[in-house]
Amino acid sequence: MKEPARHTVTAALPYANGPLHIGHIAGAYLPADIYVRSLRQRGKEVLFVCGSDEHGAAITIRAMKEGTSPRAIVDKYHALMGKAFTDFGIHFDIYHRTSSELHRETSQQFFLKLYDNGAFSEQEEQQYYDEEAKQFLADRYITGTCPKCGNTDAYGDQCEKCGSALSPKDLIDPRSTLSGSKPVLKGTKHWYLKMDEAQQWVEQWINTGVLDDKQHHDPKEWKASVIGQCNSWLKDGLRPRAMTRDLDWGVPVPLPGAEGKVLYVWLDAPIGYISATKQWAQDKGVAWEKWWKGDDSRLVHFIGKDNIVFHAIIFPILLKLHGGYVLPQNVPANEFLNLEGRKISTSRNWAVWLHEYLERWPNRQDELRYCLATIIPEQKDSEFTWKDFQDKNNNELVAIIGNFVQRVFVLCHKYYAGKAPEAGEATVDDLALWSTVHASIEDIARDVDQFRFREALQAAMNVARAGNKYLSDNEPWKLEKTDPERTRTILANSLNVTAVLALALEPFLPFTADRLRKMLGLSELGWSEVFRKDLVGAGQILSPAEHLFKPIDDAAIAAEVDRLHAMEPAQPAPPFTGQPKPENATTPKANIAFDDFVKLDLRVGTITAAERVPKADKLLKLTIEVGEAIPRTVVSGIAEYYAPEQLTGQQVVVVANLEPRKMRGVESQGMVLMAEDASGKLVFVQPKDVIAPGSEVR
Ligand code: B3M
Ligand code: ZN
Repeated sequence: MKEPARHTVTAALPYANGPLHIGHIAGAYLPADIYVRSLRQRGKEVLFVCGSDEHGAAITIRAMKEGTSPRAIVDKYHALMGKAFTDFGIHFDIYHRTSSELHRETSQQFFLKLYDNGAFSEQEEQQYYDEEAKQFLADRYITGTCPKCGNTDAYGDQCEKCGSALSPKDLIDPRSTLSGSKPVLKGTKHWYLKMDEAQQWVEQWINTGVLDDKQHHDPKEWKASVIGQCNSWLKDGLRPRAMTRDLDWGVPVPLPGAEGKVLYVWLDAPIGYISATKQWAQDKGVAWEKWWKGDDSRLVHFIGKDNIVFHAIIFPILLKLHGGYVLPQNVPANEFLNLEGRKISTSRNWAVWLHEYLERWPNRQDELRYCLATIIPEQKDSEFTWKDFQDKNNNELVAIIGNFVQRVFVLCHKYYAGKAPEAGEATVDDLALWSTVHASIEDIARDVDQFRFREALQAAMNVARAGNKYLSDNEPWKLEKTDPERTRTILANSLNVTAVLALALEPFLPFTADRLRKMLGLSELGWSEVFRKDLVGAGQILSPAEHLFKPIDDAAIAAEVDRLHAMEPAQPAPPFTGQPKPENATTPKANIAFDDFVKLDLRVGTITAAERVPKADKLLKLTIEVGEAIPRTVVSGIAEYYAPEQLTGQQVVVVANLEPRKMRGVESQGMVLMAEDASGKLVFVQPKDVIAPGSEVR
């Protein structure tokens, strides 16, 4: 493997069917942006492409719901997302779109080349057809009764009640969502990618990095979660997969006899990276090929974990069968970001929308970039809370960066009329400061190259921490009267650390870095200068001292939390899933009247049976004897803490008069009381001695 001459960096093309939320940003776009900014700082040649994914049923269904056309939907969200990215400081070289003419042409050519290379097999299959709407129905266009749980509104690909993966033919009483009529089965022809034939080389390439007898990448550089997910697919055996669909929105299949068919959205979307590159090159008047075809190009895809197989298996197969393209050198996929203890959900409006944040917190992009960068779900799912946002702003941005810069500027204005002082001879303390700063700088680059952005940010913060400590240890404000010479040196060093800090922070906090650089009167800095101790030369005129960050008060945070809850459509309380909570989650609750307390019907129950709820990792279905003729069924989110076998015979406390509620298709008739610690660990609340089931708890 040689040192790459250039980096082609892609970020997943978001569907143009809704605005961006913080989960998208933390999962793909922010890490990609940090990566690209850091590479560019270090003088590497980088192309950073993204765009809107404008095809597929995700779009047509949204259009149907809003009573408008797919075109209107994609135009609206393409503009909204493009603007939000720019405003947030995520600058792609191009933010393209898959409904463009160039993209149609590019993906059709790509498809035809695959076709000529024998990549497809043609298969005729029976699929549901709506005779009134006169079209074949995509899986999501068919609803019916779930054979597993009886939910009458299950989709053709999945039942949202019980979580079962379905195929349209599994549904009882299928209905077309287009006309409401009963669809009929009808033969239709599709082109299937012969993925089965790629099984062997994909397995080798993923696990050893060897491709065509060359060491393509080092699998140790890939995340274990990515390799793991690929292997679990490979273990099941790759099977041919249809690359065409019967739909009237998308890229038409460029073959005779394929009228009314379009390319599968997951075929055309990744080709969108290529068409974006072509558009960028056309606009610049340069050639595009080397970015995708030069074997000295390093292709890196930033995505969320739900897109792994498409980028690490299917797209590589497509690229290889087409021929001439490089394969991704890494696919650093992230896990998911949760919000205030729950999964982010677009349909339930449980999200922090980026464009709304930008309106409500004007010029506070870096505050959110910072908080999100500290919780990028690199290894496991992570969580955003407004309280954490506040804490990180107040205790880290204000207290560490802001405070350091402020102190240095105030002192330089006080003692030297706003002109940078000159450093005298260095002491042991000064050398120690610089060696800490330089070690942190090296850490940043190394961590970024290994896709460890959270650690890289900590390393950048260590520059500010070292500066703060140096100031506190040396107390120049006490020395000025007695030792002005030493004071000058201390402040000259400190000022120069703020300049290095501007460089160190730039990939993470570009707005702040820019402001700081301007306060110091410096022009653009390159990484080659990062080890200099004299970036701010003696006599340099400094801007007045200003606060880079403002503290955020409790009221502003409470308003955000209230808003989040208020935006949510009315619905039953979320299922009790035993989700880990942020450390300081035990917020005191308002007093209640005794009369309110006695409304609770709390009883001791004995568990008589327990089983897992299919497809729900956290849930157990418990049968609990509570002194009534028929035992209660209670669904409880404890599967991660108790195995069903452990439970029979255990006594627990049940809230017996909780409104019954369906969870995953099972009616839960009460709730089991649990104690939960800060890490989310759950244990039963139990009577100390065995007592008759049904005994009241008061
Ligand atoms: N639009 C899925 C998603 O937004 C899809 C990514 C395409 S990347 C080529 O999660
Ligand atoms: Zn179901």
